[in-house]
Amino acid sequence: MSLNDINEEISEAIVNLDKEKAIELAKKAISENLNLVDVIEKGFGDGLKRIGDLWNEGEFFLPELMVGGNIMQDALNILMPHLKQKGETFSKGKVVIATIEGDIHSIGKTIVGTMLSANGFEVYDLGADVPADKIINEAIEKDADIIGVSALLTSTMIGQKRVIDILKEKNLRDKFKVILGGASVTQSWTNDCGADGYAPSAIEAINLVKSLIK
Ligand code: B12
Repeated sequence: MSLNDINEEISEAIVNLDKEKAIELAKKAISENLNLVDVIEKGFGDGLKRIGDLWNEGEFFLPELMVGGNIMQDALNILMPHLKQKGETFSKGKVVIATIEGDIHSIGKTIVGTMLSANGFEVYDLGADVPADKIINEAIEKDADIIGVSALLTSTMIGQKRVIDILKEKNLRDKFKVILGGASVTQSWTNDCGADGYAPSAIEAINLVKSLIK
């Protein structure tokens, strides 16, 4: 089965909230040695975006959003270990990543963290709904190079700016590179915050981190 075909089928299974089919396709992608990053982003990611659109249009409600998110998470649990196996053993740099306070969307942040770790970075994933202070304290404690902050709600994006503001207050702004992400985040918001970069996908997040760390 080609990558495009499987991605289309996965996206369709997600929109149909067909967990069995989605899991079956995830396993198939592994056994056929397909590009799993592509499968995660263009198959599962696309399906979730479509669920979000249907929710916007009033076709789907919160339970559907939740089921879609859960299917994605179950599929990731199967796919992620196979990504990690390809990882390198030395650390290219330390990254502390979290979803900001008030926001429980964790899927995209987890993908970015796992992909970075599969690419040789030492990643500390603090989870979701994490206060700005806590993110900074962890970054100090772990002596991180990069702080990654995810936000999916327009109402929580302000927390991303707060991370930068606190760093400035503490005279620590130069110590860390701060990168932002999440469905609602744009380059222009990143500039407004004074962050060091933004990436709309996990692949681009890896390139961004590589370019900031070298
Ligand atoms: C699944 C989902 C949920 C699940 C989350 C499950 C979980 N554990 O994460 C549940 C059901 C819990 C949920 C709840 C809610 N949700 Co919701 N949810 C979604 C949905 C459908 C998909 C999100 C997702 O996982 N996408 C797949 C991942 C792979 O994509 P991603 O997160 O964008 O991440 C990629 C990039 O952005 C980037 N990236 C992400 N993070 C980072 C970080 C860094 C540092 C970098 C560099 C890159 C990066 O790389 C990732 C990989 O490619 C979106 C729709 C959408 N279009 O996004 C709505 C959406 C985000 N939700 C929305 C809303 C409104 C809510 C609720 C408020 C609903 C409610 N009334 O209760 C609650 C929020 C509760 C809270 N306090 O947080 C809205 C937000 C609108 C807005 N602009 O504010 C959206 C956009 C739906 C819509 N179209 O309206 N949701």
